[in-house]
Amino acid sequence: MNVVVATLPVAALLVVVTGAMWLVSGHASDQRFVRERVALRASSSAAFIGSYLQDAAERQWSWASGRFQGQTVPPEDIEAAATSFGYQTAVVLEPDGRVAASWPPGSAAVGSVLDPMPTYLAAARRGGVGVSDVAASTSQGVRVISVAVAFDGPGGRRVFSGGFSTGATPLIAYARSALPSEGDVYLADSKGEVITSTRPARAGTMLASLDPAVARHLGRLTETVDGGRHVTIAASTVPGTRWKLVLVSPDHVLLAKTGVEWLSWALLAGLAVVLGATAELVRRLSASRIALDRANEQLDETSRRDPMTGLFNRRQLLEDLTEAGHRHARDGVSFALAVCDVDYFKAVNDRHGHQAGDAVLTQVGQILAAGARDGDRVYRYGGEEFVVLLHAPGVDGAYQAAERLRSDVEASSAGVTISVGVATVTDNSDSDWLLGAADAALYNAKRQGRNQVSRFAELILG
Ligand code: GH3
Ligand code: MG
Repeated sequence: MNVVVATLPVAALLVVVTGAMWLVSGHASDQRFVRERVALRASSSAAFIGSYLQDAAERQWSWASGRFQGQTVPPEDIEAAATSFGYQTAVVLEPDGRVAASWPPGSAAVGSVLDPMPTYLAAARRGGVGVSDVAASTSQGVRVISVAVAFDGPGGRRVFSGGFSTGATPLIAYARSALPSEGDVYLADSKGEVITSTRPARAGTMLASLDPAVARHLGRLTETVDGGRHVTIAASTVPGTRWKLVLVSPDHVLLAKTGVEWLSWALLAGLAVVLGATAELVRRLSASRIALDRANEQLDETSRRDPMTGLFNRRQLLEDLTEAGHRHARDGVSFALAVCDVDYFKAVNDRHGHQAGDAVLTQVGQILAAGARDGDRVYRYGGEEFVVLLHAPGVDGAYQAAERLRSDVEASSAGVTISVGVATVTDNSDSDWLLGAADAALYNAKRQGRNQVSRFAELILG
């Protein structure tokens, strides 16, 4: 029972610690998972934007391939294209790089060569798709990005480029879909200028000036502290461009989404409470069990004692006699009985009353108990009769002990004397025989005048 009581709280503690470790490691892997998910969202949204630009390039190619096939490109043709695509600016280049047409009128002189040739146009002239960084449109004062494609004209490879306002593109919608809720999304060009953002006011500014932490961590998945909050930053290059899509996501939002961890903690706390309550219940049961055991022991002890004198009683004597008999038979250890009876005790009661008689009996009991050797036991056999069980008394030892006890009583203030009958165990004596023999010796002591010790052995021998 005690083992269970001691083990349960330890088991409860173990469960809590293991559970907490499991949760913490689970929490850590949750965080890893969340970070990787942010990175995945960044790259998939970047791919989405890339394919949007690719679509735009294909639509331009198909328009240009069909409509810009004349020797020259008339101003109304490029205006029609610009209107159809919703461009702020548009330009068609001849195979040798000269401007074939431009929109709005006069934005680039027809027949001139752009110097320097913008990188994205140069890329298109080599046969690919060119996507520009952000630039101010010459006429309308808005920020534009341009997509340029090569197509086959009558005299060779021409280039058609259209520039559209960053504010008028669905790019920000794609970018916003990268994050489920709170957090910031930036689409920045190769120079770090924000093309579009979930914070509209930040479009047109430089990432580095807005958020140095973000700018520093561009290009890799990282975690940092932004304004006192842990954030996960993930950056991904938009395919076919040198643009970057950057997600800045506060960890608390992402982690709170699971919600599972609180449930786990709650379950763990519940389990700990149940285990603790069980431990307490078992402890109480055990405590009451211990109290019961103690009460039983006390009851048992009481049943072996005489309440008036506190000495062992007849029941204990009979048990001890059996035990001593066994030991004698087994190891040859001798023992003897001295039966003591108060002389003329009836007269004490008659003269001083029953209560005074009780006090005398109690005093005689104390004298006998004090005078008995260690290992010897004193019993109240009944009435005014006491028995001393003497262990290994040796030759004449029992008689001498009995005589000493007798003289102790005589010399005391009890005002009474005792007569004692002594009998020592023999090889074929049982406890009944021994009691009978001591009683016979006692009777002899009484008959011979009281206040004396008589031995059963002498009785027989005469
Ligand atoms: P003897 O010397 O022959 O032993 O004479 P006695 O008076 O002691 O013997 P007897 O057997 O005639 O009387 C014993 C008395 O002891 C009778 C009984 O009332 C009294 N007695 C027995 N038990 C108790 C007890 O517990 N308390 C008191 N006060 N008296 C007791
Ligand atoms: Mg008596």
